[in-house]
Amino acid sequence: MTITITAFERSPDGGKGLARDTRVRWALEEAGLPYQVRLVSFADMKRPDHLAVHPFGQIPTYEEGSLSLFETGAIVLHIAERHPGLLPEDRESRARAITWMFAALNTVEPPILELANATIHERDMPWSAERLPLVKDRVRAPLNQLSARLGDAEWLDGTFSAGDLLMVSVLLRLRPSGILDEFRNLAAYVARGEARPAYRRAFAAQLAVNAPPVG
Ligand code: GTB
Repeated sequence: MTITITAFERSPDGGKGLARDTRVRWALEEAGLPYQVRLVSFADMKRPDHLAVHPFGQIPTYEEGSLSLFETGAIVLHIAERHPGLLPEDRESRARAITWMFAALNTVEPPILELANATIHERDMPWSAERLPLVKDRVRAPLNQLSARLGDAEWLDGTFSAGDLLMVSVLLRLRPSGILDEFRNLAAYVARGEARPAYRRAFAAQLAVNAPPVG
């Protein structure tokens, strides 16, 4: 069955891998699954045919036969549950890996998104500079604990899993802020994730859409 995902026709980051289709592409690459991409504009995302697949008018979406999904975490879990390479076989290890997926999206990512809002959308507000240190400290709080838990381990719970895939994807958004480099082991963890051949293929595929044509 053909898998089709959606991605930005033109990503606001110019193809630095920050839009969430990269997470889905990475999961598909880890699982060794071929896929097609339907590129959509901001206007396309708000049209009825896209809203039928994604009620909030966003990317990414995932379509496979009669199944259509939205929400990156749900899509990655769907892929991981059906194909080897992203979740351990053992029931308890599997449950722990899924816990890390939720931790990435529900605990670590929200303050990082808040930081993005503070530095991009609220940049010109009169209170922005005063608020920023507070927002950055809210990012650092879970990172301190995550860093302590990871220690010098390669991955969060033994072998690489979908939990690592989402955690690395969430953390790499922090690099431009300089906060990631405050945590030596987390910076190395993100670099390990980005060095995986499946990540590199996913990154290259989304970059190819966004990079200006050569010549
Ligand atoms: N909870 C949803 C999920 O995890 O799938 C959130 C999906 C989402 O935020 N989608 C964004 C979107 O479609 C793109 S990824 N936005 C358009 C809209 O809402 O109208 C978020 C994103 C966008 C751009 C950058 N960037 O340029 O750096 C980074 C991340």
